[in-house]
Amino acid sequence: MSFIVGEINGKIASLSLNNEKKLNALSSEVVNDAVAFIKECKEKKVLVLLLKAQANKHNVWSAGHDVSELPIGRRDPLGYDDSLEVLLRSVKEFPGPVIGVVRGSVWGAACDLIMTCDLVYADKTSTFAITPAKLGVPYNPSGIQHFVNRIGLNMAKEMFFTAQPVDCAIAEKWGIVNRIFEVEELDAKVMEVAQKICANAPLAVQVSKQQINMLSDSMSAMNPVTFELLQGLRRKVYDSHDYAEGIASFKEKRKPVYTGE
Ligand code: YXS
Repeated sequence: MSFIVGEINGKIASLSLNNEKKLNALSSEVVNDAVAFIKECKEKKVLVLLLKAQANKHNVWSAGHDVSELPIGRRDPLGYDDSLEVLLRSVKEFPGPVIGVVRGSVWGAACDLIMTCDLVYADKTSTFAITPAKLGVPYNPSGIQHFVNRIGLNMAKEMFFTAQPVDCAIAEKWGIVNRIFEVEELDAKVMEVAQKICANAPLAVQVSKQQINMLSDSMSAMNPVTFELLQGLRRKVYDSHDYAEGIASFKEKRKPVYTGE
């Protein structure tokens, strides 16, 4: 079984997450299949990649990181080689625009994935939540930067502090999504955008993506000592009782009891 559904039609391709049992959670199987398909798109000179998710009766676009794969025992849950991080880099480094096409709710790491897309279009049922505080996870600097760059400091803080879903109207106002469409219009409208991009000079489009990303990343150059301090702060959280409790309570389907230790 493939954990994605991929289709290539000339310069436009679409990749749909397909992990129904876990509400399209980004398990390592999903990520491996997605990364392999993205590589194939690159080799076949696809210009625009649509990132979608197979529909499910919960109307969840993706439930985020597969919680059963988060490490316990004093290991960084979102290190450089974590499957999610591999997928995010693959989207960011894809030469042409990656367009997130969202129906339903987007959770945790999947929200980071959406923030990493170049453009995002969503339907009126879409919501977006970043949930590390709910599970006791210390989020990583590159992920936080995706949110701050996209929506600004206050909005990123509200999302991280509350871990609550932001509805589509607010998501549009904050710039999480480019535009909201009616449920039945979404695919056709996204295809119009993709075709408009494909009518342009591919090299110019690809280089603009690279330039915009490089400029946006260079705003936050950080000295190595500050970076080590940031990692130390995160370690304090993933070594804590509350991190283990967050994951255990999710698996046991109960409310977490946090002690702040
Ligand atoms: O009980 P079964 O075996 O049917 O499985 C259930 C859920 O356990 C499973 N499932 C997941 N499995 C692994 N990882 C997940 N993230 C995940 N989410 C769900 O899917 C089956 C159906 O879920 P159920 O019964 O809860 O459905 P529902 O319709 O009542 O509720 C849908 C959700 C999305 C509201 C609910 O499943 C939920 O709250 N899921 C977790 C959302 C979330 O907090 N995701 C963040 C994951 S951690 C992450 O991304 C980062 C590390 S961080 O936290 O730092 O942002």
